[in-house]
Amino acid sequence: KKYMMIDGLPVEIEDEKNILEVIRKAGIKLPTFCYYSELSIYGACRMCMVENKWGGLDAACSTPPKEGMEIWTNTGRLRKYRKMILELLLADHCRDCTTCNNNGKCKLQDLAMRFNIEGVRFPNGAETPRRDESSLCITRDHNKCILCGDCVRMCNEIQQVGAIDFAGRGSKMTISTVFDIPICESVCVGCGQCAAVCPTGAIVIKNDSARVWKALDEKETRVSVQIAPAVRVALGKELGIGDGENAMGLIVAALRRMGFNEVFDTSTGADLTVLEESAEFLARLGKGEHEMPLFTSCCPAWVSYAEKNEPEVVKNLSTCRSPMQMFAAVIKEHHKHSPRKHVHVAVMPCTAKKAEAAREEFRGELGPDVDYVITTQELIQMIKESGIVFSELEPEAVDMPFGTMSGAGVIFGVTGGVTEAVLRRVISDKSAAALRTIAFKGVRGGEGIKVATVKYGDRELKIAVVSGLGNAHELIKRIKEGEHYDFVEVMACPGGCVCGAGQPFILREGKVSRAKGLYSADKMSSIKRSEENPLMLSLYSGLLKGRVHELLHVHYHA
Ligand code: HC1
Ligand code: SF4
Repeated sequence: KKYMMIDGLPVEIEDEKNILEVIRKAGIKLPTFCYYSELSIYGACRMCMVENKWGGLDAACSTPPKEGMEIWTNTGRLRKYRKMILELLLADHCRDCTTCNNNGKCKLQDLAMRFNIEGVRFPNGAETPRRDESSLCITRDHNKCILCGDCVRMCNEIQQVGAIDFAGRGSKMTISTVFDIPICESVCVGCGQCAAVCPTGAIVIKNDSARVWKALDEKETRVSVQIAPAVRVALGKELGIGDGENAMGLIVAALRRMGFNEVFDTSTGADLTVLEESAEFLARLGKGEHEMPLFTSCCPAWVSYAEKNEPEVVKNLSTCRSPMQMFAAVIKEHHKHSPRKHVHVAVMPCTAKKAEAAREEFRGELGPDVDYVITTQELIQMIKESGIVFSELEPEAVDMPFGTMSGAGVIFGVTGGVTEAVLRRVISDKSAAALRTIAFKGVRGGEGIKVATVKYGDRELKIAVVSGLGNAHELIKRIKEGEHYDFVEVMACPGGCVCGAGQPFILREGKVSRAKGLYSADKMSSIKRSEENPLMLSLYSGLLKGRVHELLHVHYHA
């Protein structure tokens, strides 16, 4: 065993890559702006400096631990140093904290409180606001940027989109798109992962809650809402329940109290997607190998990525609309002849869903099928604004006539879930043992690229499940080099929708508990397969008769 000394106490070194991780393991919350274990080490913020036994200062994030090392994390010199960094950052920062979209979630605000910053000795150099509001998903505000580079590394290393980068030098340095064009004109796909890691309000998710409140205030308007699978397991500690705990019944109750007239579960829409996507998959398979793979298309950031960066795969994208869009088309159609104005809202874990809802393809005669998308974080804020004590609500069920869904629809929210749901449909063995076999075929788990082989009749289906756009890029490269796949599921956010940028931000352990929450919701569901959902039969023989293509499909073009 190896040990190092931290603040005079021995701490074992295991497989930590840097002393920051050893220090945090020892229970010391060393401050950082630019450290995420998933991203490369940048070492720019200098907040994690520690003092060594010779009086020198080392950045803990970029110093590997060594046997016998002695460091101090909280000396007078370090406190002074950290305060100075914070004051310098605040000097250049627009300080409209109380009205900032990131108020209460900002690391700079948090550390200014923690280090008792009572004033800033330097003049405020923040220029007049320089905001880019062009995206439907995120807003960028240069005056709140502390140049930690977290967004750049997320966009370039994990997502490999490359929409933003450092530009300029010295005091003129900023984070910019290429030629500083508005972000909506760049290759940005709206995944929001940059906002998820931004420690301040420099990149925030667009907030549409005011529009939803307005619709709720119009008493004559019918306001319906659908809740995405991943939302139910992410309300967590912000609302007084455990992260990963399935809060669907409480969300339904809260939405009713807020004034929504009809509350539905996007998992019902996911059942429609499973039926349509399975049929499309089998039809393509029948046409021969050159038609494969079929790429899923329910993740809008992935669709946008394919359109912008991988145009040759667009013809392989499923023509199925996402569950959100399928379900919205059905709900809008159901009320079409009612004289009452109808607004449909979707609560999603995702920022890109805001842009998906606004796509021309998803506008009916009466406007967009989904009028507004709010993220889980916006929902949390609206619940808090309403004064509802969430944890004290009595759980309620969703509304009829669209109130049934299968477990297959619920697991859509975790990477591998779409694939598992489609396999449950296409595999002819409908026994409980077959369900378990599918689950253990390698489609579950948090790895970025999972490959599985499944027997189908006398042939083997080769399947890939990908999450994180960088991994999608990698898999497409492998396909171009000759690897064959029949079915490829892609979700833009690492881990799938449970880790969407619209969810409260969590680190690795939290992701596992959210995935577990959805798998246990599936276990508790008495309907396991989409085709067993009784609503499907009545929809296909009723509202959808002769209109499946019009209401449930779309053709994406590169
Ligand atoms: Fe998702 Fe989907 S699973 S895309 O991750 O196919 O956002 O949760 O709603 O539409 O069902 C997101 C989640 C969501 C769709 C479904
Ligand atoms: Fe990059 Fe996604 Fe942020 Fe766009 S939203 S800049 S693609 S990380």
